[in-house]
Amino acid sequence: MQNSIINMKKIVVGIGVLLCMLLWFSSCGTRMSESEQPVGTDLLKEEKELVEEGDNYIVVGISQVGSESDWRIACTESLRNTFTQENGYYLIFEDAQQKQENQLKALRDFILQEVDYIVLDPIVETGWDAVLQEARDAGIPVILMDRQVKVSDESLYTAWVGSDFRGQGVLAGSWLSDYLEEQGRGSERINIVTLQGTLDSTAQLGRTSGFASVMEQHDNWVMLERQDADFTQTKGQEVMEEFLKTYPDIDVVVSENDNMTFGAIEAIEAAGKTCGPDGDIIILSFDAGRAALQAMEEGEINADFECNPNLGPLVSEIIQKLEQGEETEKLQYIKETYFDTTMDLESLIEVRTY
Ligand code: GYE
Repeated sequence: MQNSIINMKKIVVGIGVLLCMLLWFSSCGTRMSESEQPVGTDLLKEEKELVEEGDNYIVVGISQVGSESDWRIACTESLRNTFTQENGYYLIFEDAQQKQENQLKALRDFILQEVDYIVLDPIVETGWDAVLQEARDAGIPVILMDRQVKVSDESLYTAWVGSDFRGQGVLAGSWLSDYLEEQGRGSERINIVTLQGTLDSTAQLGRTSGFASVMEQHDNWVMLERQDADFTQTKGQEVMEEFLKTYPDIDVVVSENDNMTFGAIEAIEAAGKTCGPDGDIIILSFDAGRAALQAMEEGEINADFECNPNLGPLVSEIIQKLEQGEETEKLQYIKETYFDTTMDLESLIEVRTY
């Protein structure tokens, strides 16, 4: 279990006192060599500065979803690079391993530790009212990032920053519509399967409903099946294997993140089929991380709809505004784009940071 900032300060003071005593004892006994002396003095100075600075840290408790995907790992890296002591933060980071119960526990621990801010990436949208009320009662602002919550009272959280997931789904549908038209398949029967992300997560809900809204305009598109594959490569592969056994004539796979896509590609190839622009099955993916753009360059993915994981600086911006007593926007959407094989993927991959 993480220590509270108060405990941390006690530890730091303790180390300082111990160092003082050590220095005092050693000055009584054996003499220090010349090279050792400045090190001890510097260390003491550093510890002293840390104790003084301790008062100024903004203590942030972050409850992260897990480490289920490349996107998630990039997101965690962005948070860890932002919430550093150099930037004036003391970070308490909790990985929930894709379980809401772990997040509820983490939030209650943050409240007990009297953190200054709680940052939550909610695994699913429902089930948050009680714990958010507890944070409010403790006077701790909650900032949501990436996914959202469905609560009876929107004022239970201060702000949210993330992606327009429904917009991504709509974009994927429109891209497919244009592509099929170009291929002369505009009125052909199109068999689709979907690998869904964690059910009830905002990323899943938005991408599924966005794509479904475009489907409504195409009577010839048939959704054979949608199944939860929890945003992971292993489950993506398992579910795709089942789909391939059940449906011999799949035209399109909509995969709600890159890692499930990687699993699906393995399953398709193992079944002796091909995918991508020159293959049997059209693949649409979400996230558009570097590895996916590389797979696209290799001709395995048709189009990928971007989701930006660099949320650390945006969350920090919100906290800084709150620290200054400034107003913050309630909902803040990140601008995103898409990629397909008509683009100069090589140059794009070179500059891709995640
Ligand atoms: O697309 C997926 C991850 O919530 C946007 O979660 C995030 C999604 C992302 O596991 O790769």
